[in-house]
Amino acid sequence: MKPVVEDKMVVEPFSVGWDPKDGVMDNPDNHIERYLKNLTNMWIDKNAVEQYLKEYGNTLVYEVYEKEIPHRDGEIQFCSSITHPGKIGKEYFMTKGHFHARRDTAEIYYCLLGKGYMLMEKEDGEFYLEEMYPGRTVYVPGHYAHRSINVGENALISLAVYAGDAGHDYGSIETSGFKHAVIEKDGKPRIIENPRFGKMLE
Ligand code: PAN
Ligand code: ZN
Repeated sequence: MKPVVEDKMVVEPFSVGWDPKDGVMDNPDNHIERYLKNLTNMWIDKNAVEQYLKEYGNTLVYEVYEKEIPHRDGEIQFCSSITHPGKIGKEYFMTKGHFHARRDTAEIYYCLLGKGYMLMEKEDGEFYLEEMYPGRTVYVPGHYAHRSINVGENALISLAVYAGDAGHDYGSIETSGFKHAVIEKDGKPRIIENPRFGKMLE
């Protein structure tokens, strides 16, 4: 664990190299890697998770590169978000997804490579699915949990930009999940109701 950045930390102007072909950032402060073994509860088909692990081993599902910016109002957080291609059963590789801890903070995702969707869902179940492909920007308003879903053959790579003090709240998504899921049906992505909604940990 990195030490929490002192809130009074002064940020000097800086720039950072970031390869739009693979999303890799030069000298990131954090490189977060999420492997399947730590994401076993977020899929619809639990048997498919076991099956996948047996067949392919512990696989990198997504990763994030970021610079450490103080978590305070007025700053802007940014990162490259890379979701790898793959499927657990019929369900595409995706990020855990979260609400922002400060619920009213928005985010934009500027997609550079790949093909996918941003699933955005409010606590009352109202949801939107926006396409992600190179050159497309998704605006995620406050109060929407959001998750990137890769429906393509290659990595889905975006630059995500959000409020300095947004924070991440993963709790309710980990326990309840999203009400909706994107799965492959007849070779195409299709949205369905999540049959495990409300009981992801059971
Ligand atoms: C993104 C996400 C990133 C990884 O930077 O954090 O895509 O997804 P999870 O955070 O759901 O694991 C973002 O939305 N930040 O707020
Ligand atoms: Zn976010």
